[in-house]
Amino acid sequence: MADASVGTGRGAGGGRVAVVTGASSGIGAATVRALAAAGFRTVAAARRVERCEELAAEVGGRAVQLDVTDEDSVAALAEAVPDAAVVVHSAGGALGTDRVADLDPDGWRRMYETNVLGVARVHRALLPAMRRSGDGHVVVLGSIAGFEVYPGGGGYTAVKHGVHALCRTLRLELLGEPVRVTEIAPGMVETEFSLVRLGGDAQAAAKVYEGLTPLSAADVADVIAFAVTRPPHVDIDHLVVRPVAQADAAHVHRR
Ligand code: 8X3
Repeated sequence: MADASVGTGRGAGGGRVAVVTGASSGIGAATVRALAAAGFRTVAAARRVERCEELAAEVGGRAVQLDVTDEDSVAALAEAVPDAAVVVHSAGGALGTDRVADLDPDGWRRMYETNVLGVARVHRALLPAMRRSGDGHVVVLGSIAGFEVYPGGGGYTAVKHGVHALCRTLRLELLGEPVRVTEIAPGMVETEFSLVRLGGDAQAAAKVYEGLTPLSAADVADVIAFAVTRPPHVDIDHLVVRPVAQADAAHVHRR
């Protein structure tokens, strides 16, 4: 579990309300734990609400069912959390490793729906609450795929480039308002990410991380906790974090 008190001072969250999407597993779940440890009141949101409920019981926060591709579900989240100050957009992920010539439009469309439109929809719904808080903070889980490309990554990198563009746009559109925008761009993180991307093939997913030490979800959550516990005038704008063994998306060192 991430110890978000390191370098931030326990209680740095000051009881502000932090909503985390995609909180049922991986980076989202680790972020809920890290932010709770840092003194935020957390709201764990995801489709698999039972997992969020378990997590909420563990950290003393709340759970809300959320499908970021569904307008009604997002509207219900906004109604349930009128005091959201921090919103961490962790829902997303990759589907497939098709080359462009083998395009599966359905998978690409689903990635765009979740990663890009999902962030935009949740942002639109929760922005009034963040404004009201007087110190709002949007944190988006991007990826190194938001500025790098590799063969077989076309669908995912196009979508994460879209997420990067969305974050830059928000930075401009919110200029002059008390709402920070932080894009966290991790490299290899061992979560359900590769299992989902590779259609549930556990052996292939394990191979992705073979011979190197990837980041853990807690490593990324630590960085998020750092970003949201800076003083209100400090915006950690775009933060890239990778394992030491990964120089870029296509260059990794395996033992
Ligand atoms: C995923 C980054 O390095 O696993 O967002 O392709 S990487």
